Amino acid sequence: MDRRGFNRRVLLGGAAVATSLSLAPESAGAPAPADPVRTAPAGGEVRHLKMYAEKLPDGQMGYGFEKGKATVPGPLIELNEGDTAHIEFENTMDVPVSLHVHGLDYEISSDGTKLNKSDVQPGDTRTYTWRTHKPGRRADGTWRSGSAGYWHYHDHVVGTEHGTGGLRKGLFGPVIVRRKGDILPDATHTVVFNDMLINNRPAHSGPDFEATVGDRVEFIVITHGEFYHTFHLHGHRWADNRTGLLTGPDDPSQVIDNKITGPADSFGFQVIAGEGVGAGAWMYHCHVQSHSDMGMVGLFLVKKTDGTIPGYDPHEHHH
Ligand SMILES: [Cu+2]
Repeated sequence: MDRRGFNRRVLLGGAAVATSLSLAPESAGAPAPADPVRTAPAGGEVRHLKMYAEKLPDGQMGYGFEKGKATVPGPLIELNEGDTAHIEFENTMDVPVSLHVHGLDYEISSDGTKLNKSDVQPGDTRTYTWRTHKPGRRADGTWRSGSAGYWHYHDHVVGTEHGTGGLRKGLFGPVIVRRKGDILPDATHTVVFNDMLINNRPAHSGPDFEATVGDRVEFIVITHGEFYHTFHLHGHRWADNRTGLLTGPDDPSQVIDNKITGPADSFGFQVIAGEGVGAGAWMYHCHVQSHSDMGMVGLFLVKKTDGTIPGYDPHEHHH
């Protein structure tokens, strides 16, 4: 597990983290199938998070867990089904802003819209409460889905009452809700197709993500803005279902390496870096041809255990 993943899980995972870490000592890049997988614990914890909305020096806007450290996209919020998150949200900007989440359970007071006065004025703080639940049978016998999934949060206020200006400037981020027993990755990377940019970076400049052959790498892909895109990853495939993983030989989920995605869609999956194909600078990109030509491209840099990447010279690339 990389350092960043470790810190993030300590921050959000509480005591359950120590347990799962002790089951999975650092594997030094050994092939993943030989490693014991770590799995998500049962939920039911109450988490208290602090979040800030900030203006960034380059004119963008971001969410962050610490003052002065906002990022685009915002930080990953990771929960387990049954968890509740109380998010103390502070607006350090000079315009009203909000925090609106997809997929989770929230009362109207945590909707994050102007319509019901759940936005936050400049300098003010508001606590948003998100709840999650396990799947189960309703009293009428029908099945109710659980909250587990690859979701996201965003502003719903800046610019227009739909948050169009805030979304454009970077006020969005990933949420992952896991079910007990879900396989945990070594690292998670967020890709946001926002209009014609990826993670609001300049065209043709990534982001690039690094891994070592055998790492279990998770991607969460979110789309915002005006366009439909197709997310394609070279050399790797995933299952088109909740986890992106097959549960066994009879799982009917389609295995894909390309997925159409439109505004406010989100999905995620895990791959074993370089599985069956080895190290390399594997491209990921929008497969709408004009979009890739305009720079919606990044690299999944899968290193050999000695740190090298065959055929790849970082200085030859504009990113
Ligand atoms: Cu596209």
